[in-house]
Amino acid sequence: LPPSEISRSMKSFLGSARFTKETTVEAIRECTSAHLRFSLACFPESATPRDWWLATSLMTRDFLTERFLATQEAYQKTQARRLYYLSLEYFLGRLLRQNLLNLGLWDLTAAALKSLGTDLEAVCEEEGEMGLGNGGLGRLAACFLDSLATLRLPAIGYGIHYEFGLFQQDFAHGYQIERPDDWHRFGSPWEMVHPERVQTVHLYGTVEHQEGGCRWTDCRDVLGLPFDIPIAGFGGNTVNLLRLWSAKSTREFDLDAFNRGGYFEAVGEKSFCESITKILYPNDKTEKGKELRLVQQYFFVSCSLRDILRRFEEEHQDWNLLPEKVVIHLNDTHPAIAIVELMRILIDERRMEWERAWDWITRIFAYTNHTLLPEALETWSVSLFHRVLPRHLEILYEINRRLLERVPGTGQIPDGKRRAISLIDENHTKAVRMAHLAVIGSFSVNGVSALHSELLQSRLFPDFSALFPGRFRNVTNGITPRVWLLGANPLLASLLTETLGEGWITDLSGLQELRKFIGDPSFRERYAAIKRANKVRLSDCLREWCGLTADPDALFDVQIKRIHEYKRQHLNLLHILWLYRRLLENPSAEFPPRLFLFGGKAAPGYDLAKCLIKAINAVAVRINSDSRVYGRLQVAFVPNYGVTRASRIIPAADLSEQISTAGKEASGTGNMKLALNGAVTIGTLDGANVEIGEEVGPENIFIFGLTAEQVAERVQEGYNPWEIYESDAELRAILDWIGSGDLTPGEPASVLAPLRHSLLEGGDPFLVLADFAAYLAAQREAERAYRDRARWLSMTMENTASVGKFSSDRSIREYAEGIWRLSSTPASD
Ligand code: T68
Repeated sequence: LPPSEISRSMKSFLGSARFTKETTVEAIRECTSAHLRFSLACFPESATPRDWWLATSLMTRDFLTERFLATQEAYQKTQARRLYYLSLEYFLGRLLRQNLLNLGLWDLTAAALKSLGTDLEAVCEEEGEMGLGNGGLGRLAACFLDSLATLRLPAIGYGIHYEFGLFQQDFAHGYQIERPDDWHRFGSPWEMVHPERVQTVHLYGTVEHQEGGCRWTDCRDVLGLPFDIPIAGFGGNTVNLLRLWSAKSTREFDLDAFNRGGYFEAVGEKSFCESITKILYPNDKTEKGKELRLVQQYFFVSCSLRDILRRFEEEHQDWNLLPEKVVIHLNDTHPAIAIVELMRILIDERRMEWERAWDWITRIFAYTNHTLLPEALETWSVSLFHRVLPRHLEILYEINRRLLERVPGTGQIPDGKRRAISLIDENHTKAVRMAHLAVIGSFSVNGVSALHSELLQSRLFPDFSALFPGRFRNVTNGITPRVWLLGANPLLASLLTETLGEGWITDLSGLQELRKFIGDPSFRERYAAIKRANKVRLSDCLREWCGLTADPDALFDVQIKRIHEYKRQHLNLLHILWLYRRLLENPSAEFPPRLFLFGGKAAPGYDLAKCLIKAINAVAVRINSDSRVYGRLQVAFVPNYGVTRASRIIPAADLSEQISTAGKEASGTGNMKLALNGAVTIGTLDGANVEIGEEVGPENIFIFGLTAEQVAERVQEGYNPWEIYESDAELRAILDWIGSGDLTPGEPASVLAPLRHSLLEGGDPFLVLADFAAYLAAQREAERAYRDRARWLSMTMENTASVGKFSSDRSIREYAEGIWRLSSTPASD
């Protein structure tokens, strides 16, 4: 270009990024072309698909930045009370499509790229996924960020900028293979790094007690470097901030050591520091790598708290306003060390009195619990805690002393109650109980579904619930309709908008209006055609993902979630084998053709979960290659299940498997996504299934199995799976088949034996066999319903129409009004 053209192009590049209602195709084209040229040094003719993705993302980021500045200005002007959401995980997935949809720029951008000879859909496919989460907890945090921004609430998310996200999953001979998720290797167009906001974190060291207080000295220092990701609310008015911390060394390089020839020593400190944010722990429930995980938690909490206090002090003169202006939410116990860290800052650094400081703490923090499973409740051995955070342990002991003083009738020897509520577990090796810390340090403690919240009080924290009445509450989880309907199911989204207007996108309860159309033949036809088109689209994906040629007319039966015994993928598998045997025995048996789909990762150290994956894959190979059941039965395990693949699978699902042992799944959110997209649930009365059942009505869901109470009773009575094994010949045959080695030809017979073993000798801890008969009956009922096409169609439409409650906007409104006391603070246009 001649220089005059370049300067014109540059000017319009800078000017066009302004996000206004009048933004044009022309402006987007200019801005994207300018990024291709000036940010990527690339000619349009030679741009690769990745170049186009980067240029389009950078263009989008310009618009986000504009709205981000307007948003921050509004928050500062009004001195708004802020929410700081602390979460060790944010499972964001891909961002380009979602950002364009939320900004309202999708159509304009598609037109702009088209005029440049490129297809926006194809460009979006270039993006890798931000997999900085394990499962439901991390995805919930991502949905909440979307709702916070959509509701124009003043909030910042804090977390860790992991170099490696959740591992990439492959299968080799049916076994799970884990590969590192190097998502950040070539950087990300969404983030901005802010070296001027770096924080220093202290670790290890010793505590010196002196006259005027105490000093934490001889520490190892680590720097926290923030990466900021803009989070757009729907409509583009508000763009909030997600700030992720990356650990850096205070000394990049030891030149003396290098000159002495100590090349590894020269970068030793750097390696130690950078290992802190190297990797997301791929453990959904239990944990290893203890020390590094504790360091991770403290590192991000310490950086975040300092950042929070800096923001507060920049905006307010009066320090006493802190508890009025700041609320900090703990997403599970992973950031609960923040309670002690803020206490330390208040008493050691700000020299506040203990009582006053503690009063502030219990006005600032709120906590969400996500699990009742005892093995998933975080504890740290006291010796580890002492080594990493010596001053924090002292403060923790003092918090505990004061807590135990409150328990009536305390003597010298801790009685049962004191033992039960203590912050220190003294039953085994002494350990700090993080859930207890979170409960006593927070003004609000909530579970994530009605059932879970009730069990939280009655089973997990009965003593705290008596000690702090009014502190406990429920906020049922939700999902963002912008991602899980507008983004994932564009065909259904357009039908809904055409029928009801756009209101549902920000008020999902508006979907109830759909009921009026359930009897309308032309609407029914269109709804059915969309499901069918989504099944065809998924079938194309399945060919690519697992080489399977699926029949789009089969019943798509879907179980997609982390692999865990309590989620009972094995119950599903037993039913598949039952069906297979039936078909072989009686080839004319009347079953609709079925495709069973699985997706989900197993924690690398969770052997039984990995064995389950192997078993499902082995059964898939056997069934899919058996010509006798050809066209009637298929099984597929989609590798590397995450947000991206979920958004292809969910819109195509017919039946949603939510079959956890009652009382074990805190809520579930996949159940909500599937129901919203018109899949009918087959499930237990567990987690949010209970509330989904209430909303859709018993005739539009297949509920089976023991209730949470009955599960507890059966266990209490001394549940014995062998009795079921002895009495049910069919089930016995299936279990013995699994144990026989027949399903894994050419491999040792013992490959799948652990599965059978856990269900029998192992005592069947999640009552798979106890629920098997009821599950079979529910499956037969589901098949009957599916074969009645009219009935099934009504059921699926009823599901879409009835689950408006499960929007994360509703959840966030409940948090904002009932817990955080936040008000909507729109930015000026
Ligand atoms: C999930 N928990 C619950 N944990 O299992 C699910 N754990 O029922 C619920 O719907 C969801 O949270 C949201 O509330 C998790 O996903 C984890 O991922 C996790 C991660 C690290 C350590 C322990």
